Amino acid sequence: MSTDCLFCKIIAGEIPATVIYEDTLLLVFRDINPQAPHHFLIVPKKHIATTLDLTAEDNELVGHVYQIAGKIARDSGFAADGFRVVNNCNDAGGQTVGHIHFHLLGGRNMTWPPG
Ligand code: IU
Repeated sequence: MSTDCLFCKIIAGEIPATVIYEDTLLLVFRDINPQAPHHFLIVPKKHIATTLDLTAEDNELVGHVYQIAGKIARDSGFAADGFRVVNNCNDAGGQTVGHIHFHLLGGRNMTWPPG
């Protein structure tokens, strides 16, 4: 845990969030500023700052993120229509919280290119 990390505090239960899924590796909660009818943040419990900080040790973790993204999309009823998983990295990538996370967005038609 990083003591000044917002998502570490959510994982520790020190800051409230609407949690919809949890296991030993991940916490998934609703984004407070949803960009789609369904907008969840899939957050590894391990404090990893950005995609650039992933190592081979995290390969299983990242695979698990995508497996759980599919499970949540199916369980929430928007898998068949389609959805998007987004990871923003650093400032130009749009990352605002320095703890790796994956946005799971569904329930509307996405556009390309993203903003
Ligand atoms: P980003 O990829 O780092 O920009 O995503 C951070 C997200 O975290 C963003 O969509 C915020 O709305 C969201 N968020 C949140 O869900 N709860 C919070 O307390 C804070 C940010 I601060």
